[in-house]
Amino acid sequence: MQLKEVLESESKVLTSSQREEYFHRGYLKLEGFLDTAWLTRLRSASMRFIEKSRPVSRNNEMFVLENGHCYEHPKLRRVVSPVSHDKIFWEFASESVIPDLVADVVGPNVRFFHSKLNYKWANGGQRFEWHQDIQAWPHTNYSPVTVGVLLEDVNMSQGPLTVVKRSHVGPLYDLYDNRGNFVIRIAKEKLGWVTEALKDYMIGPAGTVFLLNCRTIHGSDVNYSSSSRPLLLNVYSAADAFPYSANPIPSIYDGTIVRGERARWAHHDPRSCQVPPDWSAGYVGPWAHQSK
Ligand SMILES: O=C(O)CCC(=O)C(=O)O
Repeated sequence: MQLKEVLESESKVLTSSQREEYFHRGYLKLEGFLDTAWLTRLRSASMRFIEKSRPVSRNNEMFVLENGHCYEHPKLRRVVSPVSHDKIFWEFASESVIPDLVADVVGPNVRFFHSKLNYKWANGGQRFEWHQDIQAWPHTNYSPVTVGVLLEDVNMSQGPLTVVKRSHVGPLYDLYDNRGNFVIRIAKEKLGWVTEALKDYMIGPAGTVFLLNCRTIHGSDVNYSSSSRPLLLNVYSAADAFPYSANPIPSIYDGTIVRGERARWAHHDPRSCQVPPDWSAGYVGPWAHQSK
């Protein structure tokens, strides 16, 4: 769908100025958006994941472990595809107000892609270098949007996800390093233009929700605080956007139409996109390369 058609479709959740802000800035933050009932259910499910991770000693299809993880002191980087491991996460991704929110920025027909739950554990949870998402999962157009949900209060000391305003209208950067590794990191020397005034921080009370366009540059610092920063990230697109590389976080829900109808035509954006390595045999996230 063209932007004009998206803006002409009836809004379900956002005001017209909030919709315009998303398209202008490349993200939108909605402080305290989520109701307490959903927040409580998601947090309890997250606690169950942490309990389940105790006996796990190496990364598997469900958990990416933080350094120092052990039975007594579980520490997680990520639950991979929470929608695959607890039905509450799929209910949230498909039946809550979230797909309506997405429809306001991609049009009435919404396709689910994948989900992840990043913990950024207390006292050292690792940094994410500046990157854009779409090179890791290219689609035929740039409608893909990540919905972030803060499961706990987040302040500046917890390594909040940080975005670069209006970077979605700029170029897509090379996410390979000089040796040809796909490091999901934009080289520092390319980002000298990013001033403090261009950054915005996804801090706020638990239940704060943000929408992040797939071209927007973002990253996050180390969590130096004594509180973890669980952040649920669900990715969707317009139904007429089709991925053309393997989904790095596949699930049985990949491609499910969560609002509206299947597309009969693909919409192709003429701007080209870098492609990732072949992940059809598996993917463990960016940390392996970024921590080198
Ligand atoms: O959890 C974070 O702070 C950043 C996550 C992120 O950028 C990603 O998963 O692509």
